[in-house]
Amino acid sequence: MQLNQQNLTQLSVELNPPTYDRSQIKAGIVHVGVGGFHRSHEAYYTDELLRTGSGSDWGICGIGLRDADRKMATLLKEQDYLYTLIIKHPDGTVQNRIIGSLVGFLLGCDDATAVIEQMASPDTKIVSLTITEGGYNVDPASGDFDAKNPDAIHDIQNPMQPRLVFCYLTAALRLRRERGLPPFTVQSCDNIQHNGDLTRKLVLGFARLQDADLAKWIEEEVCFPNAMVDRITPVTTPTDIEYLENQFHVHDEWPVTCEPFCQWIIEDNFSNGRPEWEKVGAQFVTDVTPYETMKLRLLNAGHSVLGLLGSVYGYQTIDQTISDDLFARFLRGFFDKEATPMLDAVEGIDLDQYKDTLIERFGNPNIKDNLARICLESSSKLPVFLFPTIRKNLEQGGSIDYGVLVIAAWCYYSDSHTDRYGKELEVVDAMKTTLQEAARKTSTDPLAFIKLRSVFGDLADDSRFVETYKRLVTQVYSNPDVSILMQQIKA
Ligand code: CS2
Repeated sequence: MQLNQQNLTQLSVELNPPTYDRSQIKAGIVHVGVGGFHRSHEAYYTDELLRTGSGSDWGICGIGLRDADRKMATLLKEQDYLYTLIIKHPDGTVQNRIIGSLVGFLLGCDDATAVIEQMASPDTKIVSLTITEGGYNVDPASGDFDAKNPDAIHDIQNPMQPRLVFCYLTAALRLRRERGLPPFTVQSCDNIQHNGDLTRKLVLGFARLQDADLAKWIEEEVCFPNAMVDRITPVTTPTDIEYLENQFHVHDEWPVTCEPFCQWIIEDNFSNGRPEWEKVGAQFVTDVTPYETMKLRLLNAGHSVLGLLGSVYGYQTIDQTISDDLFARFLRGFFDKEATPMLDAVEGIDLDQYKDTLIERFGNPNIKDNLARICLESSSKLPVFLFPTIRKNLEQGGSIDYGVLVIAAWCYYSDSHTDRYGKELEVVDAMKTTLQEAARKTSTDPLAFIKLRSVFGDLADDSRFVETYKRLVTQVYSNPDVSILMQQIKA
């Protein structure tokens, strides 16, 4: 049976369909980037809130900006925007939930005006984003909005036909101001340090190029709360679809699988009201900094440690990699010797316990989180997840070998596109060609990769970093069995 609104009442109760009347829900939230993570996280919290009987002003209208989102638009529409969240516990228990909080979807590349109008609607109070780390159009040299990006140039000339989300936001805020409507909150849900502050800087950067007066209004009126978001959400596979077909005879083209753990810590800073997500487990705080730093430098960096080293070693998934005792101990060494000493204490959190939980979460054998997902877009992930730890250790004379070995493995991965057995690995990265060209020079210039300033900044000016990298990358190239170096480093 096809998953859709009409069939909901006939579905197994084990699928936990929504208990609320979806026809009464207004879309108070417009969300850009309806990938797996949004659907396991913000849409899940919002569905939970709707199940408590409140929050009917806070349904979600999804937005895709690019043609690549067309499939998503079609699939979701066919299912009346319903989908199944399959929550997999380490002991094999599975909880299913049909999520009903998504109530519409628009495709910007087909009808930009409809998207801008949706954002400008009086019902809209929040525009939230999961556009991935690479979606933030930052000029690596200045850290500001990159006005030289061809899409940015296009948007400056065509403000009502945007390509970048920053132009959509600006166009919609302009309409709201002209119409005397209060602004919406812009809420980033991406894994970026101070995601709200960065989004603010980029929106203002774009708006200033268009209209200084509007930019001033945005600066004064629009809130951009920072937040820490967390739930491991692997890419949906055909097996997830088959599971629903076989167990429940329901046809859902795009379910989402995730772990049971879920966390959302948000700065309570909203322009125009917000859902009571605290009723369903989110935490509102005045300063999210310590939580986001902890999560980025332990969980996300930990993923990259396992992802890059595990890929070169020949593993496929995170749980498989961490079930190898050497990898588990190496990760713990990275946490204890390099990452944690550079973190401030986090109120209410025991860091040792947090690290134990991470190792357990990574080991969940039912979450087959592919290393390929972790390694994609490393050029925008590692500068956020890993480099701050290395920089701080350089400043304070701490250990850097664990982190630098990950960079050496990344260079090898980018160069050969293979694991140590020669099996192909796909590099998916906006900077793929640049990374590959630099990595390929390693045999003649061992430092070529880290000389990429747009990725590494001034790290290559630090002699200890350079020496360590040179030693490790040379060793990885002479024998890509990274386990030998991992053994030496953790000894
Ligand atoms: C991962 C994250 O993209 C990555 O490399 O580390 O997607 C991670 O799974 C999430 O941040 C978990 O909350």
